[in-house]
Amino acid sequence: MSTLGRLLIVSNRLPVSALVSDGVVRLSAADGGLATGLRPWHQSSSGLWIGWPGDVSRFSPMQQAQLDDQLRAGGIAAVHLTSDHVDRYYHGFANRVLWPLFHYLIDRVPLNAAGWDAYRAANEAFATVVAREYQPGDVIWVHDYQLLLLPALLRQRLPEARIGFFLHIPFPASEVFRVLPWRAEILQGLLGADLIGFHTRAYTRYFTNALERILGVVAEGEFVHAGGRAIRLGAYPMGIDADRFAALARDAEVQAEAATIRSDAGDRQIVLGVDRLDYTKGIPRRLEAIEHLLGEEPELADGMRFIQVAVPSRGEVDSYQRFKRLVEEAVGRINGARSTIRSTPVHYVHRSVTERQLVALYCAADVMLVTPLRDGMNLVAKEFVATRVNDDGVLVLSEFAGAAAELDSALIVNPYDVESVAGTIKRALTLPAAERRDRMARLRERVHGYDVHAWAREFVEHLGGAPGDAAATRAITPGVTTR
Ligand code: ADQ
Repeated sequence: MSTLGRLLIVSNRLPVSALVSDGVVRLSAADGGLATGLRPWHQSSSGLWIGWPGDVSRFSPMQQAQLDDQLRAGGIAAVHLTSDHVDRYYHGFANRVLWPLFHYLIDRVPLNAAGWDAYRAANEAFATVVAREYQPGDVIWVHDYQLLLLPALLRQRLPEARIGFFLHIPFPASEVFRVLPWRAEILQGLLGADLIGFHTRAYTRYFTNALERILGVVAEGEFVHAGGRAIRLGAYPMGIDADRFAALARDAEVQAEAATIRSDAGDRQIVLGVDRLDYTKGIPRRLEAIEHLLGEEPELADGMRFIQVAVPSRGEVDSYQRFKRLVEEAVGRINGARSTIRSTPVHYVHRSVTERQLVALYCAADVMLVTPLRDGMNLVAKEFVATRVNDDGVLVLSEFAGAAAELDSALIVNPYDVESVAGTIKRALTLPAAERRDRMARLRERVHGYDVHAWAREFVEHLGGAPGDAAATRAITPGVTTR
């Protein structure tokens, strides 16, 4: 896999969560896309995963020591943060300020954007643990918007280290980014890395624009020079474990569950939405589009079932609580106005579902709606595609999801144009079979061709070669295209 040294992966949350049952500390694997993609690297390099294990303030000192031992045995080093700290750094600055701003929703940034000091202190706490664990030759890979200052903090402590950074959310256009009072500090923080990765070329370009405007640092090709070092920038569109999703779709139990979902829908076509309940995902406008469509084509109330699964998310943040009520009201309003004696058009499920249930839903759907207002990538779109092993089904995809740069055979929509989304849903429901198959085959080729393993491999290999000559590192991964 790699001739590099150990890989130290640094992310806010760990790929495991801890709980105490019968007085004993137990760890359970949290199988996010990132954990799937990086686990082989973590294991094969005997590396470490460094992150926050969640709120363990209720654990006794003995349980905390047990937890640290168990984590250590699994190649994990914990960064312990107090709950007050997490409140101000994570729920506060990261999720209340950076998240909406980076998704272009400036109005959602609180008037008094607080938490910068806590954010910096949390990044310092991560730097202390990483520096303590670091051994010469290790390669460090830092993840996401909670840790934007970490690369420079590490560079101060470990001038020789190889440090990579990957941003999982969009990097906004510089006109939006420069609204942030701490814009220069954040850019300086990132420039501590040797390699900075984004999902798309557009985000990379916005980042170089911001560097030029705010710091006066001009990129040359895929490199910028700062602090006497060459820093490489690139687009690495994150994929999924496509083979695993395809295998799940072929599983007999999953197929049986999909068949039940279909028979429950009777002769109606199934339109599906699956999202974290987050205001960036475009759920209210998607519901508006469904309502508009039902207004134009009332007979569809008996011909279509829209299933929206929304995973509870960030309930600690007040704007998310208000948002939850807004979505529930919209569902109630549409069902009140558009239900018939036979059916209720919107089937709203506000809870997490298991991965198998999720795949069964993907398999049962005729049309998948992925219409975020902004999304760094959006893995749901790729998961849907990977499960369509019969090459059928239609993906309707927002042009503002990073995934749209790769999945251009989807029906691409502007999620703000509600009427046009409604028209596209209608088109999706009536698309001829040959066109559905042709589009889906092309989508599947892309999703399988550049999966999460290829993504991780390309980034780590470029990091191994950074700062260095691009030709040498490109030669390691022939045929891989980055957008
Ligand atoms: P998220 O905003 O969380 O990720 P996304 O990429 O869609 O968005 O990933 C969500 C994950 O949660 C998917 O793997 C999906 O299977 C799972 N999930 C969604 N709904 C679920 C449900 N109801 N029950 C169970 N599981 C569910 C951030 C960025 C994205 C970027 C990723 C990865 O916001 O833009 O694609 O990181 O970089």
